Amino acid sequence: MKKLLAFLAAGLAVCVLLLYIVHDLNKGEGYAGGKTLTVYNWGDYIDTDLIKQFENETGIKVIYETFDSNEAMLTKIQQGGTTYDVAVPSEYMIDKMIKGNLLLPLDRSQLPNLKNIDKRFMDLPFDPGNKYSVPYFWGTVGIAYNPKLLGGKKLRNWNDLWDPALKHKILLIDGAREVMGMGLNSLGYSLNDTNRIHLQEAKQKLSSLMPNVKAIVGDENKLLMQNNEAAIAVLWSGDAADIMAENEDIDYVVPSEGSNLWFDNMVIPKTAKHVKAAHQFINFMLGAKVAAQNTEYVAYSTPNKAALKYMPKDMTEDKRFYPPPALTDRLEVYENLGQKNLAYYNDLFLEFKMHRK
Ligand code: SPD
Repeated sequence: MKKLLAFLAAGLAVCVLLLYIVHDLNKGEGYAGGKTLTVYNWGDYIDTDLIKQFENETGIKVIYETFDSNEAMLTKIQQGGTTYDVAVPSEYMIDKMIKGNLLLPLDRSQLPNLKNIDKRFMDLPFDPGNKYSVPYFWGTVGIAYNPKLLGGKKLRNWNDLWDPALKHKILLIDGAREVMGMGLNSLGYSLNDTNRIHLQEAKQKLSSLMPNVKAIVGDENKLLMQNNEAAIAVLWSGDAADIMAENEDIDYVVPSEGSNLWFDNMVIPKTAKHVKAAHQFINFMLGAKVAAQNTEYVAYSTPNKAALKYMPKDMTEDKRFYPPPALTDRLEVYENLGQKNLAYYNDLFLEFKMHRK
């Protein structure tokens, strides 16, 4: 009987041990073979070789998913089906996520490479003291255009886009804030305006641009412009830089009426399961050489000052993509306008898109 009891106790101990190991592996913080990290980023926004490098260096398997708007990212994080360990929202969304208690404070002691970031991109109003977020890429919204396809015409202002000679020539970014912002700026209003009359005016003005709009697209804008299938695109600066690296006829301008200055930062959602690995990944991406390689690949503007010396001068000295503070100071950063106003922007943008013939 004693032998049977000892046998049962030993069996129970083995089961408990196995359960513990399985639980630890599921947590992702067990031995190297079982660690995972789920990263949620914009499409076309990382050099995937760097993901492999991170996996090789740390033994952590990265599950990588992409989104195409801040709003889509937020919905997915709130739904909670997949738990993300690192995400890359833009500034107004970070403000919203902090206020919604959706982010985890970062542990600076695990982010020594944060010293590489230019002070100009730290401590910004959407996250004072960078308690929850660290800079990834930044840029502007503007117009990429190919003068050769426009009979030599130069574009300088938002209002130039309403020229009837540009029928069916323009690609628009598929983003409510960007398109509504363009309408507002073209009328002399702020792109953070919440006055309903001004917003309706902006939508009316945008509707009158429709004959000139060829398509409202996401990352496809790059191929269409590179291959001369479209002459003009309203887009994020980094996409313009990428297009221009492939097609040297194209130029990029930040319109004179004003435009958007934006910042995409890395954050750890509160629901993250692999917090230590998330810090490891963020710190890896902040490394000077890693950031330089990532920037050369993605073509957006890096806030990583230490990375600049590893990058070609024709990239870092191009004022269109590394504009000095004198230019960026006259641009506006999107503010978190609150749920009701953001929903109103989205509704107007949807109405605008629906009336597309
Ligand atoms: N293809 C990568 C796109 C990333 C753009 N982020 C810009 C957000 C501006 N609010």
